[in-house]
Amino acid sequence: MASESHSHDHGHGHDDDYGHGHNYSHGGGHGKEEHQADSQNPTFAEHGHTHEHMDHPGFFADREPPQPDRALAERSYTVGIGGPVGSGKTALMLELCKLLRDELSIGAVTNDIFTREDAEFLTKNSALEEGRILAIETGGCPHAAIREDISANLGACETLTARHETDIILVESGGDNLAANYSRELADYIIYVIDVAGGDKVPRKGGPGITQSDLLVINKTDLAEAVGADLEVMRREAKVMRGEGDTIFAQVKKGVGVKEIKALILKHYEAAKASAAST
Ligand SMILES: Nc1nc2c(ncn2[C@@H]2O[C@H](COP(=O)(O)OP(=O)(O)OP(=O)(O)O)[C@@H](O)[C@H]2O)c(=O)[nH]1
Ligand SMILES: [Mg+2]
Repeated sequence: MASESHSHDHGHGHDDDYGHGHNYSHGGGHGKEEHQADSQNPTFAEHGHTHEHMDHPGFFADREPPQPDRALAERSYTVGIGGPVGSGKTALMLELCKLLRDELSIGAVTNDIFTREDAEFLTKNSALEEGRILAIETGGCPHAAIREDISANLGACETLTARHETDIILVESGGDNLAANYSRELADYIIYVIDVAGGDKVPRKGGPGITQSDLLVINKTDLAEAVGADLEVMRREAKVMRGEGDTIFAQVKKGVGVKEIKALILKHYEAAKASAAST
């Protein structure tokens, strides 16, 4: 894929690194600029990062695969939930916590730019016991914290793993644009949530979240009629964009489609656990 990149200095810092220093380098393997960041390195504080220029919306088959045989002892199986502002990411976090918490040890990490609102929402709604929910204030472009400089999120996940012997950690990204997607160094399973209220054009607009997430969730189908979104168009164009990739239509707030999302997470979690155990 031809891609040029330039760097933007977004000058923002992470206050929360949960006491974990990380040496992190993410080349991406797709012709992107290399980054080196650690807590001593100015790039960590300043978050100089690239905005990639892509010449097509991306292909599901070309996505970075999950890290093979990743050891899960230090950091539990990590599910990244991303998508535009307001699409229903926190609502999905809440429903998944409710469905998973009785059978597995679950942790949750939220990323907001300037607040801890999503973590507070999860706590207030008793998604999990309080210590299992950690908030990161990213202070700038949300995608930086899930792709270019993932140190704070890795630290939060390791803290939850150590404190609660978690099996699965759900990480919510701050709401971002269609070009934002998780680094594979952070997310073993990537869910991208869009909603029908943005119009039925959204899947065909593409972008790495839509084409290269492991699961695309098209949420708020209860609003389709009100906004004139044609779900058949969305289904067809999601299929064109994603090929064999999974897509689920949902009404997260009403619990519709969430069991299917849970089943896919567990399927991939079990496979990762089996391959980690066999090494
Ligand atoms: N009608 C409808 N509303 C929903 C559904 N799911 C979530 N919502 C509502 O959509 C709004 C945004 O949901 P959130 O879960 O906060 O969205 P988010 O993606 O976490 O938002 P940010 O973190 O701010 O980017 C809330 O008012 C939810 O109650 C749904 O299936 N149908
Ligand atoms: Mg949210």
